[in-house]
Amino acid sequence: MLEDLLGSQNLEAVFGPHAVEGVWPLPQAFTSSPERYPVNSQDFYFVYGRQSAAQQGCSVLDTAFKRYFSLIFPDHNSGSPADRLSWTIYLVPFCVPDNLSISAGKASLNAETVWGAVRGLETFSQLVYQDDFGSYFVNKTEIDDFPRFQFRGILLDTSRHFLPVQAILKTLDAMAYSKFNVFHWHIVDDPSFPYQSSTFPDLSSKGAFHPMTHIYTQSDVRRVISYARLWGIRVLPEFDSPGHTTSWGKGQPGLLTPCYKGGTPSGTFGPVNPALPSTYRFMARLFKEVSSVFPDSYVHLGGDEVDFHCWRSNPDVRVFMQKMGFGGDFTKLEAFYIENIVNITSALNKTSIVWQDVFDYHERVSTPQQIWDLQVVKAGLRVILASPWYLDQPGPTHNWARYYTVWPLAFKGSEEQKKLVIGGEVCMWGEYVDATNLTPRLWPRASAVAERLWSDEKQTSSVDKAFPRLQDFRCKLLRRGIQAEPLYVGHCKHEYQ
Ligand code: CP6
Repeated sequence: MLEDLLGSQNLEAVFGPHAVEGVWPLPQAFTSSPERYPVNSQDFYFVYGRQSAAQQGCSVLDTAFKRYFSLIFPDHNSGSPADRLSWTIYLVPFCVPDNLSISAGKASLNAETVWGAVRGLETFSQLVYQDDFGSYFVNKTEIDDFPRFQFRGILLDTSRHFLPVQAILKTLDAMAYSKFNVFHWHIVDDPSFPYQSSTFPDLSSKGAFHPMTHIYTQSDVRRVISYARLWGIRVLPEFDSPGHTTSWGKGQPGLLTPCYKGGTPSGTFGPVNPALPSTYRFMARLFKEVSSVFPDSYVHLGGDEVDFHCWRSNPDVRVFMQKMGFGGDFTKLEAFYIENIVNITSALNKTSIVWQDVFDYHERVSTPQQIWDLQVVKAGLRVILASPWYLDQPGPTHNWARYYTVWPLAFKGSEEQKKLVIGGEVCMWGEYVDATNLTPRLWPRASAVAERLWSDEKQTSSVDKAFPRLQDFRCKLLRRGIQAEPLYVGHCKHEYQ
């Protein structure tokens, strides 16, 4: 495949210079023309439309204007060429279809919500370009746009390796460039518990890699959440249990199941102990805190990869199983546990999300995946597709095209069932990833997924057509300071280091 692509030309040759095809992810509907207008940072400004429901003082848009001004004119302070046409951006975020229209002297952006306006600003920023002399231009363009799926997420795993807050914020920037809108924060897991809980401070003081330097304080978490919000990104926290909880045991003795060997405790611990009332009291207090710290209406409860060996070895757990009438079926015990945690979180007015059992689907061809989709939607549950988009494995085997050619709705099901697929997410598991390699491993491959989740599938089914566009977008990421890896042989118009 890549050999064929080498023969294809760059974006400019394929689509003409600076065509709207250069916007990534591709808008749903657009027309553009070769007619271009000069844009000048000296007399370019954003204003709220007079009839706009949002006006100055709307923090999301006020700050978005500032960010996008710098993104559009990265060299604003370094002396731009002489005056040209005046420019005004009218932003009318009230009830009209999301639409971006650029004509001489004026560009207008209409959006139903401030979040739609933020996405529109991203699109506009990608349309402005510099000529060989450094002058800025934008072509006459009309765009009508909306996302195909409402949930477009990226999972970061901050337990296998601690990611400094700066690395998370940088990732949020890059997510906005590709129009992702959910940061799934897989914040704790077996190796470490970096979340500093105000209710249970020992969880991080004993369970983090380092009790001071490798933790997320309450103010760190608030900073991530408020930063994400300004980009229109929700923060979905995951506190995975009953498995993947080794690190919890250090600061919360009695929470995990003691494993037995030959009739006596072996000194090792398994999943959370589902047989003790104290477990549920602890979880209720922890999730009460989590629900107030993380404002999103969703919370992820994990529930994946529970190893039954330890539960089976423990005589107290087995007595509990008999008492509950579960016999020898440990899946019933797990379901009992999860039901309890779901009830705890729904009492806190949160909607819970859990993992499907991953053994069904990871690392296999598409068929089991599709069967999995079907089973879940048949049960009437909403689903978020994740398993085809595990990006922690590096290229070239796991290249962008592999992720681009995932068709989320290609299963036999009714329209109603397809509507239950609310989106998908990229998972950057952390075993082999820390702040040194996070960015190039995520970008631009995650952007391939972003287009699958945002754009019309018919217009974006060709890998060959996407290749020069994604190469071009990768150059835009470099220019914005995101160290995105190369897709293949090639060069950027300007080399950014
Ligand atoms: N950690 C947690 C992981 C994985 C899961 N949960 C995982 C499993 C299989 C693969 C990749 C990641 N590392 N907590 C499964 C959802 Cl291939």
